[in-house]
Amino acid sequence: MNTMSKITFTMIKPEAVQANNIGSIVKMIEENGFRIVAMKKVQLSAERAGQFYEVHQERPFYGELVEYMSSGPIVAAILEKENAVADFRALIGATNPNEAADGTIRKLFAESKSKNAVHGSDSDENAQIEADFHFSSDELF
Ligand code: 3AN
Repeated sequence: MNTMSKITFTMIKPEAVQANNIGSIVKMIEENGFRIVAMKKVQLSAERAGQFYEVHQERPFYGELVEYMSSGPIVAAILEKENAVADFRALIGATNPNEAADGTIRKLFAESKSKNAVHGSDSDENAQIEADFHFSSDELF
């Protein structure tokens, strides 16, 4: 894919899927100018979730995070927009929903710092790595 700097990667996390919030979150994403390049509902094995969050391996919450992210289905998606990574981080809000700004996805839908409704890539480089982790080129439209 040749859209570096225009794409980000997101996951709607298990508690938001469980709470029937997929549609509300996708609506906010589209209304804020992101185009959905790819999207699928999947359940990650603990091994796959562990690989995805490998960068956090040394952090104290790694085990809890891997267990949680493999506890139920998630929705993985690639989103396209100018300035996608930064604009999406602004739309989702702070990691801790208590610190997330009003109107952000996490303020509206997150339960806690770990069950925080959505993932958003933190850099162009990671967006590409994460998109490639979940999707092959024939799944992108
Ligand atoms: P963000 O998702 O806002 O980029 P990161 O990259 O610091 O935040 O953390 C990755 C994920 O790890 C978060 N989305 C959250 O689910 C989980 N996490 C982060 N900090 C904590 C924490 N202190 N306790 C439990 N889970 C956490």
